[in-house]
Amino acid sequence: MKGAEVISEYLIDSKIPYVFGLCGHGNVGILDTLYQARDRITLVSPRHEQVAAHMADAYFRVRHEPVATLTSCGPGSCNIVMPLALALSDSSALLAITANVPTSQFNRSPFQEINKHFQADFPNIIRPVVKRSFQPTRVDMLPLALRQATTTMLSGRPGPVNLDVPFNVFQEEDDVEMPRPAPVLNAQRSGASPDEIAACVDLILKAKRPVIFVGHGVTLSEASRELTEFVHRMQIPVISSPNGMGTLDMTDPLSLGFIGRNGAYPANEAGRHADLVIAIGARFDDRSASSWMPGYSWNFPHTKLIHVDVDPAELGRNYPPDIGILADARTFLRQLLSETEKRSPKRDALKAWLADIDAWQREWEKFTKPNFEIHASPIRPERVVADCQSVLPPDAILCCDVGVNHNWYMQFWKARHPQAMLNSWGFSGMGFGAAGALGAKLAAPDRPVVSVTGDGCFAMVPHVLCTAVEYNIPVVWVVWNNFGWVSIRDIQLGMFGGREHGTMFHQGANKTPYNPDFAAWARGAGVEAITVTKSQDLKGALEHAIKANKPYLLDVHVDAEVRPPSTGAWQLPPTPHKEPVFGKRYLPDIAPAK
Ligand SMILES: Cc1ncc(C[n+]2csc(CCOP(=O)(O)OP(=O)(O)O)c2C)c(N)n1
Ligand SMILES: [Mg+2]
Repeated sequence: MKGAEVISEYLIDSKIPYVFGLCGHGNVGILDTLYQARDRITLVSPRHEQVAAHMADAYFRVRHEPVATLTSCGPGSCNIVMPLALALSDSSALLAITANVPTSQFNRSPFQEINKHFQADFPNIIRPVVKRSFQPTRVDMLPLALRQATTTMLSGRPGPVNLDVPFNVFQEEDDVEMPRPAPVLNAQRSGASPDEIAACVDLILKAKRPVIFVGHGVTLSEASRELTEFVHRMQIPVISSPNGMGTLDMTDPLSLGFIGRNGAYPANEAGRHADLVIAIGARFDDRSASSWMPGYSWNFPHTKLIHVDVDPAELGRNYPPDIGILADARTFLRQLLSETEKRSPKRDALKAWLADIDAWQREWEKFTKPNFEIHASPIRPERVVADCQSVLPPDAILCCDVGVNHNWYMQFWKARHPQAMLNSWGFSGMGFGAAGALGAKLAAPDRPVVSVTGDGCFAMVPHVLCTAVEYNIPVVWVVWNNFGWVSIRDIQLGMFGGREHGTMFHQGANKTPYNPDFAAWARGAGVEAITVTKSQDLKGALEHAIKANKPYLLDVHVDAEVRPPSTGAWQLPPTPHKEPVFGKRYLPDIAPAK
């Protein structure tokens, strides 16, 4: 077989239905092979490599099955560095196949070789942003590289992996045996020891103010059912990181939402008053920990911590746990379920705690609700979230982008199912929401897919419109148009005496707000579109766009002067942080909780 055939047959054997790829002289060899195999594996070719990788990332998040990207040598592959960093920091698997120069030309500086320090050195560019990079330089190296690459991508904490293939390796032939496909995600699960589980349950039954903090690990291990059962049995409230959202239906009274500066007040109150936190597949990054300043979101070590993760690097990274457990989230929850079943716990001890939680939820509701009912032009942010919530069916997929628009969704969106709210969280790469929606829709063709994307984010990847038309991918883009990079503008205004520089979109000396006419832009690409400036029109426009079942863009003019209310804090040392707008820091006695 030709090397390119070994690769494409392996992808097909691995039930990978798509390659999201962009051409270049380096990869024409495998493009021709994919042509021969086109009834068994589909090539989707977006207009920018960044989009290809965001699409693959979102596809995985929806289905928990990976696809491959294909890029050429040099610049084409350099364009996927950002989306791979994004996928790595959010534990999303994809196989990034990159092409390289022919091995016989290594070190001669052929067209597009990177060789300042080592021959065909693309793996060194990509190394920090993938779990592993493989560079097979002969066809007989492909079987092992393919098997190891796909196994690495899906095992433990999933993530992107690179297969870098010199031009001749696609073309040359050898007599090789096809490798076995890698085990699917979650085929192999780790668990806690019986002693660890007994110790956890001892702590849980002793706790008077316990809270569970769930992250992407719970989503990835598909532990929603077990989480829900455990939470209902034990009556322990749940705080969620963005990528853990929906593992417990967020309309459940025990769901407290997100924590941190842009979190919900009940979550921060519960986090800072808890005597025990059970963190499962969550990693206490700065944004979900109020930059680790005690008293805003958490109070470790005063609060006891059980921390469970499949990645040893996350256990104790920021807060040394009282019990650290290296285990898969679903296995751990099943083990807790069987141990607590044996001990038949009485939950009356939590009555006072649940009453506090209920009071915080009511205070938050009373504070925020009136703003959700205001009609205005430009539209208030709350209205956009509220109308999306009321129009989107529970199984719809929301693909979020980056910026203040996302902050509003983190604070107020109620995800009903896991894998239905996709967030660029760890790396916050702009364009993920607008581009990822295409991959999400290919992963779930029967479900509505809506991307909420900032005007700044969308303008980074506007060619997603072309791809939606070329491949008839009916996604709806809601462009949150506030005429600027407003999340960054707000940081400027807050920290630097109210001065704005380089963060709003202006035209001319008198600084008239400027943006392209996004709806006209979309129409120019063949996508139906409408501009919405009055809140009264938004709901109907969104309903219409979803019903149309074709690519659709709503250019929604949103008020840039209404800010999400902070309920925790965030700090960029050495600049000072701000106190929460709603709620306040709580510092318990220094002594750890008994
Ligand atoms: C690729 C990339 N470039 C820059 C940033 C820094 N950044 C974070 S949010 C943001 C502004 C986003 O603007 P927009 O999409 O309009 O969202 P808004 O905050 O206005 O809602 C920028 C520039 C980033 N996260 N990613
Ligand atoms: Mg904006």
